[in-house]
Amino acid sequence: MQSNHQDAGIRALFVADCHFHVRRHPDEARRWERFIAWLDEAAGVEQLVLLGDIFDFWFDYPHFRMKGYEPLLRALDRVRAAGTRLHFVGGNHDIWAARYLHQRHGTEPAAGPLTLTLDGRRVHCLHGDGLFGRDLLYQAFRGIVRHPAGVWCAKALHPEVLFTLSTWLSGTSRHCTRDEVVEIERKAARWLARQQQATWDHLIIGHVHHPHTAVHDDRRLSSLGGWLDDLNYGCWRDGRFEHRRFPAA
Ligand SMILES: [Mn+2]
Repeated sequence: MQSNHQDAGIRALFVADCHFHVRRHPDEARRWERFIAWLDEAAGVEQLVLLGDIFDFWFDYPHFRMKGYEPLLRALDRVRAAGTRLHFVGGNHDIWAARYLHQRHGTEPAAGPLTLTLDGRRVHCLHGDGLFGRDLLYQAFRGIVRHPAGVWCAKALHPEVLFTLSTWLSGTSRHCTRDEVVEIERKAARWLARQQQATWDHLIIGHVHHPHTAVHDDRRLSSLGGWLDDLNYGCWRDGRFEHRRFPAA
C-alpha cells in the first residue's frame, strides 16, 4: 500500500479513532509519532477529514485548555498552513473539541455530519456512533457526551473529576475481534440496503474500528479502521474511495 499523499489524484484523506489520551500512555508513543508523520505527509492535500475520536477525551472549558495535545495541534497547524482544508466531524469522545478546532484550524463550528462533493459523488461523513442500533460498549459515554443534560452535568464537575470519570467510562480502545468483524459487516450490509432514500452516494464512518466497504447498487458505506494496532486511513483518489494503511515504521 502507498503512503505518499502527494501522488496525483488524491483529493481527500479521512482518518478516525486514534483515541489519543491527553496523558499519553507509554504504549501510545509510536502511534502518536506515526500520526504526526502521516499529518506531515497530508500537508498540501486538498482536504483532510478528521472523522472523530482522534482524541480519547476533550472537554471545552471557557478559560482552560487540556494540556497534552499540543504536538498534534501543531501538526494540524502545519497541514492548514500548507493550504489543506481541514474538517472535523466530532466523535462520541471528542465532539467537545469542535469549538477549539474551529477557532484554531478553521474546521466547521458544530463538527456535525458533513457532505463533500468529490468528483460528482456526494460523500457524507459521520462518526457513526449509534448508527447500527444499540451499541452497549459505547452507550454510557455517548449519553454524557452527546446529550445536553450530560453536557450540563459534566460542566458542573471539577475538571480533574470529569477527567477521571471519562477515563473510566471510555474503556479500552482496541481493534475488533473476528466475531465482531462478522457482525459489523452483516449490520453494515443490512443497514445500507435500507438507505434507498439517502441523499448521499457514499457514506464514510469511523467508530467501529474495522476497515470495510459495503456496496448496495451504486451506494457505498465505508468504515475507517481506526489508528490503533493497524494505522488505517482512507483516501479519495481518481474518483473513488480507497482503504489504506500507513506503514508502522
Ligand atoms: Mn467512536
